[in-house]
Amino acid sequence: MTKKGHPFAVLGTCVLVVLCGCSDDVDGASQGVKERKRATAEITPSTGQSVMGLAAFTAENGQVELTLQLNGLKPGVHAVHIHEMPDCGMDGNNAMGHWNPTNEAHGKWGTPPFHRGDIGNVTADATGKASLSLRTDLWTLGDESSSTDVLNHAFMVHADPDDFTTQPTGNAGARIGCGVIKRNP
Ligand SMILES: [Cu+2]
Ligand SMILES: [Zn+2]
Repeated sequence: MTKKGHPFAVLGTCVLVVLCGCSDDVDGASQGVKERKRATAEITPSTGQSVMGLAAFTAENGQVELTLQLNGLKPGVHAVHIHEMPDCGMDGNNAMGHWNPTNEAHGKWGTPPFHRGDIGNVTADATGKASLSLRTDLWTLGDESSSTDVLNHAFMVHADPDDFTTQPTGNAGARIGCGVIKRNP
């Protein structure tokens, strides 16, 4: 974006024309950029907890990529899931059970059967930080497909590890942090 060489730039009375020219340039530049859909869940702590973080989802080329960054965790292994309801009230309990649009048993991601919300475990280091990335074609973002769309569910962080076998929760313990997955503007 540049005004350099614009024929009207030297005319003080043509400031509006120059501004319009600039915005046209911006529009033109953005036409070649492919639209990426994004969503985020801002993780906030339950009562008496300290976990904070961000779960960022990006949809591209028929896949959804999740990038999760957490801090304020107790060092060790913690389950992370997507839960059904977009409501983190009552210390996460309003989010109800794991998001399970395919009506399967609880399990380990990638090894059927498993809930579409069964992301798995993260390990917090000595400073309380944990991260995870996951790319999958089992999720969509913002297409309102009830069986795959991650939007408008709750991202949940638990006190304990997921054992991948206990039904229907993985015995992951207390709900220590939660955020609703919302479409980015
Ligand atoms: Cu959970
Ligand atoms: Zn589950």
